[in-house]
Amino acid sequence: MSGEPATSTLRSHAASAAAFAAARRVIPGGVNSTVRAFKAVGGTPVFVRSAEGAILTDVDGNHYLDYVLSWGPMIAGHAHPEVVEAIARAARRGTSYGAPTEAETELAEAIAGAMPSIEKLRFCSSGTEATAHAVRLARGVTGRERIIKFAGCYHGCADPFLISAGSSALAVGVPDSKGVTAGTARDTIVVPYNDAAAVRAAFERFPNDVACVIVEPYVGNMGFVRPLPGFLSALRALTHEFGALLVFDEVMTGFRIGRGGAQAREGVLPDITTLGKVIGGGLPVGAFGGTAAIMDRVTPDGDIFVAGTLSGNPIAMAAGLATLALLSDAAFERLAGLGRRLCAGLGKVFTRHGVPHTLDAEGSMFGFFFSADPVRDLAGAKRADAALYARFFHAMLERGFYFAPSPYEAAFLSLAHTEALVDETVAAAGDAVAEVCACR
Ligand code: HOZ
Repeated sequence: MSGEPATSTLRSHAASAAAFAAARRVIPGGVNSTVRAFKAVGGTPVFVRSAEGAILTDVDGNHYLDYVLSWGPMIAGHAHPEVVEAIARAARRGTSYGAPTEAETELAEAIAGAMPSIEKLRFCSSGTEATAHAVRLARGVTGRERIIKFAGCYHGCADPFLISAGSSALAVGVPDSKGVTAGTARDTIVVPYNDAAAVRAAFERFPNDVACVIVEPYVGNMGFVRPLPGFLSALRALTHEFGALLVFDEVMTGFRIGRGGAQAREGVLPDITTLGKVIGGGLPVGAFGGTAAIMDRVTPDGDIFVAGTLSGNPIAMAAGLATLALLSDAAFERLAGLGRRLCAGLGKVFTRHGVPHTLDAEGSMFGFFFSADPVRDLAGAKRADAALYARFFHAMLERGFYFAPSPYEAAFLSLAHTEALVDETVAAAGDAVAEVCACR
């Protein structure tokens, strides 16, 4: 580890501010993915110089204990020696061929061996690509056009997913972004997460039109929200009843909340699973998989076209294989223990300071809301105190702890996190909450 989180509240961010100003001149908003711009919490994004283990170092030389972990992929910690060595070995053999390699088969076998519903899978370069391909596959297999998604679930930035519930939520959605067509919105039905009755109502309204229901089985994109008991099995039953496919977006949860992802944890098997993040060990990767019968519909054997110049890239495959090799049962148990310890500690801190909160973890994925009520859906997440989150975020940042710069994102732990670092986080959170509450 390159350094410990500092407790000084006198950090300089001058170099980050200069880097941000320079970036803004050539990159829209100064960032290459929207959430990085700190719009949800205010202030200047931290520009990273390097990372090792659980610690990020910014261009001003500040160290932060990292709970973002590149939004999930870095489960081994940053620059894990075995992952770096695997990347270096692969790179020395060439960085891309645009032709098949044995490493792709090896990683596909490792994934299919772990995820109960996957017999075959296809690699691509991002989670966004994986979900876009999965929806095309579902449409091609069923010959139907509409999809059902859940408000607050995020499946990357392809057009079909950038849709909010319309005023008549069960009729059609409305584009969340300029550039998404009304036709695309018409085909996406948006219902509340954890609301199986709303899904049934949507199916009853469009009984022969729905190609698939796509869901984050545990949500990481409206903060961390778990499925209510019976919700995922209700989705399985409804999709069977109405002849639609069930797609689990396990880009975040795959090899994160356990080796078999949410489907193994919940015992509910989707028809198609999307993956990314951990399976690429921090390199750009995505994958979608399912039964052989469904996946054999993909070209070249089938009639549903999928392609990509960098799909199955040899360096990404090497990083993914090296990362999965580190994820023993003991590793998952240790990560889950850290998640429980952190949530218990933060819960005590928030309670001690009279801050209404709800927090939860599954394995090494966790989150908290400043809300007195349990959060089960997007409406609940939006009722939480986002302004308080922003103040807490900055108070923690100044103490050397990097949480997501948005209240609507899950947080993550890595194998480089330790009980001592978790305890430091809890102690710092006590100071941060005291500071934030004193200013209220
Ligand atoms: N909610 C995103 C993770 N799936 C955050 C990462 C990003 O958009 O850059």
